Amino acid sequence: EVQQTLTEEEILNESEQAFNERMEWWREAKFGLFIHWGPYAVPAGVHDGQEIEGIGEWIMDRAEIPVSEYEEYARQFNPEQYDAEEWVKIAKDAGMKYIIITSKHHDGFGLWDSEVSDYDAVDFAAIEQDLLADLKKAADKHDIKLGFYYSIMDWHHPNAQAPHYPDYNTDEKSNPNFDQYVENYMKPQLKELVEKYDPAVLWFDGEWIPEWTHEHGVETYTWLRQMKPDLIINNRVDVGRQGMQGMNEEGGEFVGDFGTPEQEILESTREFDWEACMTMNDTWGYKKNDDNWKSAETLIHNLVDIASKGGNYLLNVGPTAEGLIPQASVDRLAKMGDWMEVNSEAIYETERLQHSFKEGENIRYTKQKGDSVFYGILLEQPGETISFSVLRPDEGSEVKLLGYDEPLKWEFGEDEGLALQVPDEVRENTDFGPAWVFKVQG
Ligand code: FHN
Repeated sequence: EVQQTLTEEEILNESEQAFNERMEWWREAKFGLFIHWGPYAVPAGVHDGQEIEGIGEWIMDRAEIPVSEYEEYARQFNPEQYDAEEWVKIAKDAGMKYIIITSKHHDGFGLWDSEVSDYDAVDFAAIEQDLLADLKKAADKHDIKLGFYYSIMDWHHPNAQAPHYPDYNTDEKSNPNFDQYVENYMKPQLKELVEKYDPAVLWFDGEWIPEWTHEHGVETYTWLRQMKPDLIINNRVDVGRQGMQGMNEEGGEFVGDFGTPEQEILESTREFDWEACMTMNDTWGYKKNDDNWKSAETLIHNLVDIASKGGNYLLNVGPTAEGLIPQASVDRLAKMGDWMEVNSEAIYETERLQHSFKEGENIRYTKQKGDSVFYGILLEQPGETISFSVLRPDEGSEVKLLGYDEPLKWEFGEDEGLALQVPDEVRENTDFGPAWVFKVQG
């Protein structure tokens, strides 16, 4: 399809209709895979024999590793077992519709062969394959959208974040020329990523450094959308994000298409689109000794909770330096896939219902886009009856539990709403869980 070039004015004053069209696939998708992958997977949380606390991809900062020493890890990065198609299949089988991978994290290392940098997989780590091209090819083949995370902060570039360059042990700043980094390095890199791999999303991060301003954000956002009008860009391209809650400061005029809560789920629905990015254990980048895994049940509940509030769930994996997604992650994603196989109609292409569930209630609701098909989702093993206070089936309509053939007996009362009778075989069988989806026409 031919895309028309947009003027700056058109981009900054986009109509609601144009915005809705651009966001459509993303809003319908609901569930994506986040991949944090880079040289930090080599130490995998342990530097000089010492376990380094905190998230794995921050090891350079946390352990105060000088650039030249960290570069050794980058040289050792050798993903011999990387199989892009396998990764895409893992995501697809989990029910995910898109993937966001770190093209460059804060450590500055690029996963593709960048023309403006030698600090990348091909030039520096001598990896012959184009890692991102492989992923793009596999994603296209399996109809999965691919987007790139890109860190504005860069601990390797002398003009980007001085305190990290070249050595933590000095206080000396190298008088960084940040705008040169932006013009001669960051923007050319972004242009390469857009032109070579045609990403569906650009996912910025590291925008909190003092050098990055609202003007940089607006300039970068409009410049990218002129290059690719249907590109979706997160709010971290600008400076409106409020801490880990990730939504923009109220009333501010910020660019960016969606908010980015991090490791948390909003308490209620929002007008502004949002995507909660979360880890399965306590790190984004691979750490060999982090075994604090969330259960598949928790992850499925998170997906339901987020979808019911109109958000997307971007769930992270941190592959090893050899290129393997940790088995614990693979197992959990497979369980999510089993659940999605039966229940995904209550997730994809659904809309939020405002003020639907009560605080502390183990119930969530979603609604099919455009249709009057509603889902009441129970997040705990059902008892003999269940009430869904906001659902009212049409007279004579069938109420069903997804995955169970027989329609359920129901009554409607003005006070308690819809009361369902749960058959014994459903109550006694945990296979319908860990989130029980009741479908109602009404
Ligand atoms: O510092 C990063 C962190 O390493 C990770 O990439 C997360 C993912 O959203 N974002 C940052 C902190 O906001």
